[in-house]
Amino acid sequence: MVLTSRTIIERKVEEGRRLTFEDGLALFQEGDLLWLGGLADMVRRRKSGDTVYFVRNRHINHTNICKNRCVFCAFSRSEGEEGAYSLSLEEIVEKATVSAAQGVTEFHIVGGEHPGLGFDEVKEMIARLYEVAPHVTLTAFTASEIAHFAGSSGLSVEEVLLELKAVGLSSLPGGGAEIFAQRVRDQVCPSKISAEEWLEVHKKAHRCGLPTNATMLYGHVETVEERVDHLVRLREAQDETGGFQAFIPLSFHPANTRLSHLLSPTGVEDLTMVAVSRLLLDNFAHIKAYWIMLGLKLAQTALHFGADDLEGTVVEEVITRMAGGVTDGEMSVHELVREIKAAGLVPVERDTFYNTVRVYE
Ligand code: V47
Repeated sequence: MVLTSRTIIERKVEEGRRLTFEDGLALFQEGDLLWLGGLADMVRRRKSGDTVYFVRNRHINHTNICKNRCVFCAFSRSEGEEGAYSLSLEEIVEKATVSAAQGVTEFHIVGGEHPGLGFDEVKEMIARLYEVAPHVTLTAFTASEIAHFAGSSGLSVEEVLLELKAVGLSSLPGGGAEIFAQRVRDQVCPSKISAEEWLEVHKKAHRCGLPTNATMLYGHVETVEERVDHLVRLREAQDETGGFQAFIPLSFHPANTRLSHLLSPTGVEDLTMVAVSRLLLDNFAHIKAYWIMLGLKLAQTALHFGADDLEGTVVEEVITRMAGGVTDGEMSVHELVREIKAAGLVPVERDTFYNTVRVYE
């Protein structure tokens, strides 16, 4: 009997065997969303059962001043440009204090690569946040920002990571990965660190005892081959260190960017991306459906296409809003719980490290 690529993939997934690069391409090309979703859902169930996670968190985007000015980004500004901002330490602490009092367990802090922001100021920010809210986990700075701090301070990446860890940093978010293929980076983020550097910062963070996440910004100028290449490279890095906690596919928002002539990914493309991520990233425990970028209804649907995490309450988010994002910045726990239950799954509030805080039976 001659087996079709579909049957071969089904068998591999059922038996828990690793999919190849070519299998990844076939998943994108198959064009049968429910078949794909069914396979990804099988893997999600195997890994997480009925559990869907969320975290009570607050995002803080401390500055939009950035030397990179990536083509896909509506958030960044140059110093002195209209709309440029940099929150003072007092403003950051004020936001954090309010959210800590409301019960958040994680601050997620990312910003632009501000040429005038010294590493001492960055360290002071983390130290002050740790001082005012020691029980709130600090997830901060993309690999790109970490490399920028190393460049501006003259310290090595390891020294930057260890100094930040010493004053309270607990983990790194997954932003700034974009698409690893250099062809795409040359077009959309020519000033940003390379894929190799991004991966190196994450592997170094893992070796310093800092878990991290990983992302992929899809739906602009990349090909399907380049998406699969990105996922396979992440899988290889995870084989080496095991330090990635979650993968978050980020759906491109073109408004107010220099790619505003492009259309954003459709719902089918978004669900396909979630499902293929779940199937290829066999060594990642969690796939997040980031409701800020998918919209809450599609994020809920994605829970049946491989995702097991809705990210969190977020509170305030600027990067997607500037690029035409339509969701409100804040989601209540009540609403997240309702969406997960309505999907027939069990909401579990987690901390940054996926320890259970509360199960909502
Ligand atoms: O680094 C920028 C991307 C990222 C656009 O680690 C855009 O748990 C879409 O990384 N359209 C920030 N995406 C968000 C991020 C993230 C979010 C939630 C959870 C986690 C996590 C990480 O958003 C940026 C960049 O890659 N981005 N501009 C845009 N126009």
